[in-house]
Amino acid sequence: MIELYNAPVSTCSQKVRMALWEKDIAWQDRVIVFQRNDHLSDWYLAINPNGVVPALVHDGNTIIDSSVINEYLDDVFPQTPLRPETAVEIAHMRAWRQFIDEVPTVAIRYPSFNAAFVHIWSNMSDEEHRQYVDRRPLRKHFYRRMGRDGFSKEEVDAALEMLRLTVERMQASLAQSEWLANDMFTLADISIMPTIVRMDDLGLAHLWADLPKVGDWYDRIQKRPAFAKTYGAGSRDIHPSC
Ligand SMILES: N[C@@H](CCC(=O)N[C@@H](CS)C(=O)NCC(=O)O)C(=O)O
Repeated sequence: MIELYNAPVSTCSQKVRMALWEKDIAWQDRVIVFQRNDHLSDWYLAINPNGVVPALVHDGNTIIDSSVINEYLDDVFPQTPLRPETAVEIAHMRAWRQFIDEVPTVAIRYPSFNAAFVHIWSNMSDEEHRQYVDRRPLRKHFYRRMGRDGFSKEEVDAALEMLRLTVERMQASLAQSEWLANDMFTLADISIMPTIVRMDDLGLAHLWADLPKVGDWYDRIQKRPAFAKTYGAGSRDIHPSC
């Protein structure tokens, strides 16, 4: 039995939901409500001490971190593999995944958090805001750096530069292979998908307007049956903790 603790709007949760649906694995949806701080409650911190989603529980074993979860799913469930066959191809796919985890996944939080948080924080006292931030085990410093007024234009511009670099690299890769890391659809495509969707939802699709291979990749991934299942109700409403 598979249980996925996740939130509809969470980009990291979307990565795992996409892998589950692509592989046609039966799973129980355990919805975490950010507004209720479910992810910071004692019972959830016992599952994932980082206080973030997603977390997967499979036959009593807990697996955390979306990229680790997706590799685990491909290890345990052989149907519809999401990794290529040779060691070299797998390494290339993992290099993409590593870049995605370190660069665009981090960068997208700057415009995303500004859009999601600044307006709700205006109603909080300084003390309420401090408590809101300080209880986050992993993210408190990031939230502190953001401050109450959001990230500065300079910080957002730096993030946009990294997002542009990402789509330029996608364009170059997609000129060589049908999907991002290979001619087959892999975990690399799944890893970047939520960032591209979020860019679209934040009005940043112009960053790939001159990169036709990226637009074509985005069209194709949206047509996959797993995409519609991954992006169910509420998953594209940008709000806190995404
Ligand atoms: N490395 C983790 C990061 C997970 C993460 O950052 N999750 C976000 C949602 S996408 C979260 O739960 N944020 C809670 C918060 O900001 O308080 C993974 O890939 O699973």
